Amino acid sequence: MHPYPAKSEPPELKEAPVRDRILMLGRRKAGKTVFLSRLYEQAWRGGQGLHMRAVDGALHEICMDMVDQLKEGLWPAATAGSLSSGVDVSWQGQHTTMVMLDYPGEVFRRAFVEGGGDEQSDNLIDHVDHAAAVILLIDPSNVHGGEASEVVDDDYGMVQAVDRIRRVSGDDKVPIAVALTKCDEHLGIVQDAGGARGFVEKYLPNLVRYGGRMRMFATAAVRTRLDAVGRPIPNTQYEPAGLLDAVKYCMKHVGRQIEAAEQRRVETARLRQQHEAERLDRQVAQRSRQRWIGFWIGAAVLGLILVGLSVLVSAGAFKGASSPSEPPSPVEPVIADETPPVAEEPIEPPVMPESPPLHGATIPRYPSAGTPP
Ligand SMILES: Nc1nc2c(ncn2[C@@H]2O[C@H](COP(=O)(O)OP(=O)(O)OP(=O)(O)O)[C@@H](O)[C@H]2O)c(=O)[nH]1
Ligand SMILES: [Mg+2]
Repeated sequence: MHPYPAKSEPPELKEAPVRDRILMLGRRKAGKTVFLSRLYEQAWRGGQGLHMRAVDGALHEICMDMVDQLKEGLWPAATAGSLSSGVDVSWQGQHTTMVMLDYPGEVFRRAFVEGGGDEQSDNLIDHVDHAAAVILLIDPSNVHGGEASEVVDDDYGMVQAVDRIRRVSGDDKVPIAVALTKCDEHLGIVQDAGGARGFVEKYLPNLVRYGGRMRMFATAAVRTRLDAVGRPIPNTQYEPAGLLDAVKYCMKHVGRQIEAAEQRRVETARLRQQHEAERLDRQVAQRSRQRWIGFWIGAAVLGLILVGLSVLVSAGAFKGASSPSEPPSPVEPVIADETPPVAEEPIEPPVMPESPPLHGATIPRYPSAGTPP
């Protein structure tokens, strides 16, 4: 048996929980630890065809040690911490694993009377929300003659618990067995009320109102004998009474639920695997996309570099053409025209001043056109 790992789930549930455990609920000193260890020991021996085997060896050891202690006439100390373990249960060919839980009675009070809010009581509420069946352990002497502050756990606390079970499960499918404990000692008050059902109806009417379909059992995990100073101590000479009956009642109704829970678990695991595969696919696709993007960016950069280089090379070639090291290219001979440019002016005959011919000068006569020489 190991301390149940702390859970961070809040007590309010958002979706239907997987119900896979048979849970015992009970207040302080209701008889949970004695009931659980005697039940386990009896079922380990395969009592009445019902067999239990703890998945965790530690639970087996703790239960057996507890039974030894009872055999020696010692009652267990108040449970200090919450303990839980898986237990394989087989009955009438039906085979299932359930969670067995023991915890201090104060946790029950904090969870269902004070409204939870601390880690242990929220954890217990979480167990209730995952219960495929519930056994309510009620000490009839507390309900019958206990102080009001003690009775409130069984009266109000149990009603809160069953109300939650019914509200969360939404129907009567979660079987609830009410086990009146210590009936070796208190059988009288139970019988006076007309038996186990009559007792619950009489003293805990709200439990019946809110719990709906329930089955009541009068149980005794041990009997007692008086020690040297007259105190009752456990006597384990007799087989426990009614413990296996309560579990069998639960098993009868729980089979289908646990099967359905198992199917849901398998389906959830399949979906989780599928999601994981899809996630990996997406990762691979993204990586290859990134690789391609990297490749194309690289290619583009390389292309740009090549273009740049070719531009540089051609520019270098152009410059190199005028450099002395380059072989001179054939140059067309240039003939400089030394003639100054002539301004284009209209050429008109110079106007001669009209002067009278000189006396005595002979002016050569030139034949004019058409004039015979
Ligand atoms: N006569 C009789 N007394 C019992 C029986 N079972 C338990 N008791 C008495 O009830 C006391 C409490 O029993 P536990 O099993 O320790 O109760 P619990 O619910 O585990 O208590 P917490 O751990 O404090 O929550 C024991 O010390 C016994 O005095 C029973 O079958 N018969
Ligand atoms: Mg205990």
